[in-house]
Amino acid sequence: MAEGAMTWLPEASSHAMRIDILLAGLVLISLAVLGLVFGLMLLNVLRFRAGRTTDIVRAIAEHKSWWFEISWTSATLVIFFGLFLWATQLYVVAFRPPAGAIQVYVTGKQWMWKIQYPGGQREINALHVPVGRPVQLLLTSEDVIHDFSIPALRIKHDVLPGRYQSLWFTATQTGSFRLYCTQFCGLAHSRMTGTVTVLSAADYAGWLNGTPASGSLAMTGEALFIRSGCSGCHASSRYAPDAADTSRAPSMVGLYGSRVTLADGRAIMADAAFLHDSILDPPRRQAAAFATEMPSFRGVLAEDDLAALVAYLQTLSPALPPVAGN
Ligand code: HEC
Ligand SMILES: [Cu+2]
Repeated sequence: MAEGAMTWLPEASSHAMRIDILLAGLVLISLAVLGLVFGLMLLNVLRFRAGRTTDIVRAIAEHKSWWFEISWTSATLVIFFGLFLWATQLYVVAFRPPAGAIQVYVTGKQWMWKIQYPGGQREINALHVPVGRPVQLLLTSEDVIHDFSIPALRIKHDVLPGRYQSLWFTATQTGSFRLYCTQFCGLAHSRMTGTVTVLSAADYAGWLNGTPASGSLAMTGEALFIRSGCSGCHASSRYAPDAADTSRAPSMVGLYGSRVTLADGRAIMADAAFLHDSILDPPRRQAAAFATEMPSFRGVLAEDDLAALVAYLQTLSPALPPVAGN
């Protein structure tokens, strides 16, 4: 729990306030509709109660107005469609991380959260982030479906095995907050919790330096790229891209951040999730475009290794330097 003035649920991220206003709007409009419907019901129950003459009922039935029907139906439609657009806009913002966000890899596992930082630091059930800087979380699971939630930051997302999900936030106040798994995931689900510590920029730099790491995540990834045989097919030298042989497999240089056209015609953005998912389910480009076929590395590489490979592949797009942890 946050030290000092701890409110029931602090608004500790840049979009917390916007989400709370949306929620308040939804509740107020729902209450207004509820009040209207029940108010009219009550009114009519009193007006047409037994003992009153039925003439009034007939008089009213003759005055049935289509204009009235149409206008209240369209008015509620417009209001609720407006709510939908409002929520959609927040949703879109919540899933589009700004450039330059610090990327943190989060893996759920029965029953813990494993966190990996670009600098190579690792933690279990603890997440350290600097205040005022966008942080992107790349979430995945090693077993069943989990759900990663930090109520104080108003972020939450299902975490699926074998795929990356992305979430981002900018913390706006220092302190510690709780993080939870909010998907019932087995016996010890209730213990799958942890702490998010939001630090000042200086404290965060100190924390990174004071946390042992054996080489950055990208360095680990580069070694794995060679050790797992990826380099046998894929050219990856950033320094001699001209010498790269791309007859066997597409070059990894400049892939991250580019648009990839698949065999079915879809053009998709090669983001971190694409890189990760490609290693488990190699995408199909134009038929027979390459002399080899990529095997799936599902069950071969653990999520820790995949995070390192993704971090490494990102460094091969010189125009989009990955952001180091400090
Ligand atoms: C046997 C050769 C081979 C090996 C080994 C291999 N790949 Fe691939 N990889 C390919 C081919 C071929 C494609 C293109 C598939 C297609 O489009 O049909 C591909 C596609 C990809 C893609 C999608 C990018 C794109 O432009 O389509 C990524 C990312 C990737 N590989 C990463 C890796 C990594 C990381 C490893 C090592 C863990 C690896 N590959 C091992 C041959 C290989
Ligand atoms: Cu869980």
